[in-house]
Amino acid sequence: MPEPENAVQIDVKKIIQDFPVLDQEVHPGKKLIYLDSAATSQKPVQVTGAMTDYYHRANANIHRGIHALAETATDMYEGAREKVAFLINAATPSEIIYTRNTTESINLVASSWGRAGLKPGDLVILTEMEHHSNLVPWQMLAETIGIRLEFIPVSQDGLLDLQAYQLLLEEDPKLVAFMHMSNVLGTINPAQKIIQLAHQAGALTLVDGAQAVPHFPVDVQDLDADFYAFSSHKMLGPTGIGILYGKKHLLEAMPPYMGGGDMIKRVKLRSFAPNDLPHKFEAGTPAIAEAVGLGAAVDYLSAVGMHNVAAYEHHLTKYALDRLAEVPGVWVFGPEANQKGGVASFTFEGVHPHDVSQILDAEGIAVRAGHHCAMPLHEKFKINATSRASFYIYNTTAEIDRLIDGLYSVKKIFG
Ligand code: 7TS
Repeated sequence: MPEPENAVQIDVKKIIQDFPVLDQEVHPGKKLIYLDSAATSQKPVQVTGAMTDYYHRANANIHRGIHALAETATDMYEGAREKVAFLINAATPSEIIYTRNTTESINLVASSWGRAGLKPGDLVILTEMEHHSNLVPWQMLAETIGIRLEFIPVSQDGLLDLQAYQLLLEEDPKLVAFMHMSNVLGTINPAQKIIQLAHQAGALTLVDGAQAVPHFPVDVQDLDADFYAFSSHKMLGPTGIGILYGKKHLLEAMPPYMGGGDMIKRVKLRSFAPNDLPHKFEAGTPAIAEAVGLGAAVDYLSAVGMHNVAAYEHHLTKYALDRLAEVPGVWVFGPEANQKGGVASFTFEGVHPHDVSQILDAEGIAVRAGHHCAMPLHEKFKINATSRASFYIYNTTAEIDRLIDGLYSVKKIFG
């Protein structure tokens, strides 16, 4: 028997009403069931409304004109930064750098900190479960300056091998860069422990929190993370804006990433003086309306409460894993519900994941199929692709039941 939805402290029915996109048929008679929030989340009217309101009431370029509208726009842009800082408990809003997305946040660290601080032969430790966005920037540094990369192995049940990690730490790493939660396995990695061990070995840490900040409470000071990256679009906010958190003394010592307007204090024909944090890393006109939308998304999540978000998603995930286990031929990757967030990636014996997704799509159910930008992880498990259902606060156990019905249709079609 499913646990009643109201056993958890969130009002799902009310939440669903905030997401107009969910109220549609994607095929005749087939209501949308959106199970692809790990790719991007849907946006509530509070977020789209805040962005529209910004354009209707306050649109101006920030930090420039001394006129009323420019000041309103600047206050809204900077106000959102304060909200983000509060959400992840940064010590000061100046530790919050706006980027385009998680990918750009990681590239910023690799390009700025990496190029300035790493020498040929220096070791960066990654993991076998990383998204391409936390692999390729470091591979590019390996190609250009000859850094060395090593990888914490992933076990068959989708967990990091921490004993192998301890051995790697004996090789004097300069950085340990790892994902907080896997977008494929759902594994929630023991970030605090990984960071503590890295620090003991004298290495800095970068956490890819793209799948973490949207789904459970994250406290960067408690974690003691040196850098922490995430995207607005996976946490109910708009596309086009992401965050890099960095400890102030580290960001202050780093050279700028891109040059141009706003990131300078003074410019001469042959030289410039960089601006203070956080503006040093925000060259050019930024995504202002998107920052406002992100601020509204943070307000929305805070009103629900991140502990409630996590508890509700845990309830959905546990239900989904139990029900998926009933379907013959379905194999779910990753650890058990207690060690994972709201992601279920699976294969279906004898059926290609793209066919699974297509049949589910015909039923109105949106799941993703492919390598989910984690090709090395799929290679490790000796598969090309998986189907992935991922959950957020607007999903219900009734929708998971529809997913399971859809999988029985797949079974019928493919015998
Ligand atoms: N890191 C993780 C763990 C991710 O899941 C993603 C996106 C990224 C980084 C990159 O984020 P971006 O905002 O810079 O693109 N993951 C997915 C996914 O699983 N399906 O589509 C995008």
